[in-house]
Amino acid sequence: MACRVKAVVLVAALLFPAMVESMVRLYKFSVVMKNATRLCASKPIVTVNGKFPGPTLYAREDDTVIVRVVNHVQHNITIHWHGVRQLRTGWADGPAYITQCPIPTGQSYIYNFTLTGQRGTLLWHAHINWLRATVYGAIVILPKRGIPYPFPKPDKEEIIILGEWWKSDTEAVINQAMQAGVPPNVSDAHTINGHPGPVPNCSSQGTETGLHVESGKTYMLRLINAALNEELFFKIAGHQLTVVEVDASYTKPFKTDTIFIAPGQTTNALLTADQDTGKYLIAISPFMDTIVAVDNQTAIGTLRYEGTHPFTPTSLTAMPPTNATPVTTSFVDSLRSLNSIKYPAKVPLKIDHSLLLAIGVGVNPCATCVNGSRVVADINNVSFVLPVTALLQAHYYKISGVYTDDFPANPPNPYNYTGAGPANMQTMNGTKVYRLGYNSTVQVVFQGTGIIAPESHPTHLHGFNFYAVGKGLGNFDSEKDPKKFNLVDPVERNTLSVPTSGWAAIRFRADNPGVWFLHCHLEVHTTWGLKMAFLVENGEGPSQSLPPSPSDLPKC
Ligand SMILES: *[C@@H]1O[C@H](CO)[C@@H](O)[C@H](O)[C@H]1NC(C)=O
Ligand SMILES: *[C@@H]1O[C@H](CO)[C@@H](O)[C@H](O)[C@H]1NC(C)=O
Ligand SMILES: *[C@@H]1O[C@H](CO)[C@@H](O)[C@H](O)[C@H]1NC(C)=O
Ligand SMILES: *[C@@H]1O[C@H](CO)[C@@H](O)[C@H](O)[C@H]1NC(C)=O
Ligand SMILES: *[C@@H]1O[C@H](CO)[C@@H](O)[C@H](O)[C@H]1NC(C)=O
Ligand SMILES: *[C@@H]1O[C@H](CO)[C@@H](O)[C@H](O)[C@H]1NC(C)=O
Ligand SMILES: *[C@@H]1O[C@H](CO)[C@@H](O)[C@H](O)[C@H]1NC(C)=O
Ligand SMILES: *[C@@H]1O[C@H](CO)[C@@H](O)[C@H](O)[C@H]1NC(C)=O
Ligand SMILES: *[C@@H]1O[C@H](CO)[C@@H](O)[C@H](O)[C@H]1NC(C)=O
Ligand SMILES: *[C@@H]1O[C@H](CO)[C@@H](O)[C@H](O)[C@H]1NC(C)=O
Ligand SMILES: *[C@@H]1O[C@H](CO)[C@@H](O)[C@H](O)[C@H]1NC(C)=O
Ligand SMILES: [Cu+2]
Repeated sequence: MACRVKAVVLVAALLFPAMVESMVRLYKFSVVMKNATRLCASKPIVTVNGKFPGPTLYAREDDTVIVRVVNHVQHNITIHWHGVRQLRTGWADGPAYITQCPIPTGQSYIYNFTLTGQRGTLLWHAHINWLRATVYGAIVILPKRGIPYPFPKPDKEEIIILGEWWKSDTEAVINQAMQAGVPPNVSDAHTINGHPGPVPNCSSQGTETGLHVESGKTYMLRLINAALNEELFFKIAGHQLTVVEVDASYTKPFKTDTIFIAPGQTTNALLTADQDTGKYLIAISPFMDTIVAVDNQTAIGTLRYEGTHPFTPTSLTAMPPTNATPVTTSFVDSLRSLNSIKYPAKVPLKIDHSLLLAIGVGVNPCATCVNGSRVVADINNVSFVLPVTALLQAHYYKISGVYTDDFPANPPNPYNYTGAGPANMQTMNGTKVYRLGYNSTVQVVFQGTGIIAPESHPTHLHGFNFYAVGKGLGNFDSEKDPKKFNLVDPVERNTLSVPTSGWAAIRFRADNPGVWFLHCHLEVHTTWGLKMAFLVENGEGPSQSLPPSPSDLPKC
């Protein structure tokens, strides 16, 4: 009998290949203003389709996604599909002035890309100025039809997207800070699925995120950190979570009561409703283990079991202290790629390009600023200045004078990075890229610096997943530290936190031609210049080369 069923399925697959083939998913994103009330006050925000958080993009691995983005607001806009590899579709990646000019008011652009070799949760967000504060949403990539998860199938899936909320207009917040040369105001609240949770004496009180569960069932939480500037802790009172995937790559499952998640990162975790019927607090709070100002508000929601009496008090949970470095270390050290036969870790063992990138802040003179100086940020002493023509366009169409390809592979003047730092904290301006041959292998060691204050930098690479092969405190030791690298089952991801006063090493294969942004995913640091780009040359023939730009690519 079992044999016959198998045969029938096989025949069906042969007769109807469409059943197993990929699909084209069409979406329309209208960028529109919308009034939103949070923290007892209303303000107009930029949204996609009037939704906050924006619509979820659902697809399966191998599907082609076509999103027509129409700009109806007074701001220029671009959308980035964060973590999507964009194999030979760099024109659809989205960072403004890196891969495209922005979509002006009244115009549209079609993002057209295929989801190859990835499954799990990612996010999309605006990638110009600070508009991603309200312009973000989830990307759910299901496995190919008929391919199971490498863990027990959950009964239900829930998207939990974390963010930050300012009472003021976020463009005004960053513009004011840039004019004065000082750090921008921190947010006024964190949000879970767009809501901070109940606010005392507020007419909109009670709006909060609720998860409704049935005893005994298992739920997969698709957790996304879409906050601008804050790494976060996530907890659910009384429950353990089993992490199974990060950044759309499967991991070896491990249990934890706290998830540490940086802006731009995603985490899929299984939750089994195995506690007494009742209500349990869901909470997020910030992580900051240095003197930098932070929004210390906790956002809350509720996990409610089916059959709970309405007046049941909610079980609470203590959040880790803001500076709980050991909690972050323990979480990050537990992450391992699944590295199974089906999902192997293909860590490059022979390295063609080895880079040491010192990342941190600096101080430049500024006559019109508050203290006659402005805080900036840099990689290897270069504060990256966005060009007025997109880098990818300049590269592909050989437009000269837009960038130079002399980005330094090492700090130009080595110093004790995690020590007192140089007396001269100035940086230089530059629009520099680092050139990589097609299919070359790259190791990057990110070295955090202590200038003004050491800080954790969640660093994001476009166009690739990388393997996080090592990390440590203090200065990277090129003799001793590589001996301790994990080249067997390191976690594969697109965004990693370089620890405060420490370093982190990644490896990847440059098998995707184009221009790929690398930047801190704390938006404040990106704005200040903590960014650069890799230029990956074409290989041989069309299958290793970037095609020409779509005809509707916006012009600068
Ligand atoms: C938002 O509210 C303001 C003031 O109430 C109103 O003038 C404006 O038309 C509203 N905008 C939208 C997009 O609804
Ligand atoms: C999307 O890209 C594919 C492959 O280049 C192309 O065949 C298709 O016409 C494009 N679709 C749209 C709507 O641009
Ligand atoms: C930033 O905070 C300062 C101090 O609280 C306040 O005066 C200023 O108006 C804020 N800026 C914006 C854009 O909200
Ligand atoms: C400006 O200078 C004052 C006085 O030295 C100092 O307290 C303050 O932190 C400085 N602000 C910035 C942004 O550097
Ligand atoms: C809420 O309102 C009550 C009564 O109007 C007042 O006594 C209380 O102080 C208010 N609480 C807050 C946090 O504003
Ligand atoms: C949050 O930060 C503010 C200002 O920095 C401080 O006054 C307050 O005590 C902090 N609250 C908590 C709960 O840490
Ligand atoms: C670098 O600075 C740190 C912190 O001040 C210090 O402990 C360390 O000894 C310094 N390293 C060197 C090589 O000077
Ligand atoms: C960075 O560049 C500036 C400007 O050229 C220079 O003054 C400074 O010494 C450099 N610092 C380091 C650490 O390379
Ligand atoms: C560096 O670039 C910024 C703009 O990003 C500009 O304001 C500043 O004047 C430039 N500094 C120098 C020394 O060119
Ligand atoms: C890239 O290099 C690896 C290792 O040399 C090789 O196995 C692979 O086939 C190459 N890929 C392409 C597309 O050339
Ligand atoms: C929008 O982008 C264009 C092209 O880069 C630029 O010229 C224009 O100043 C931008 N407009 C706004 C409002 O930023
Ligand atoms: Cu940073």
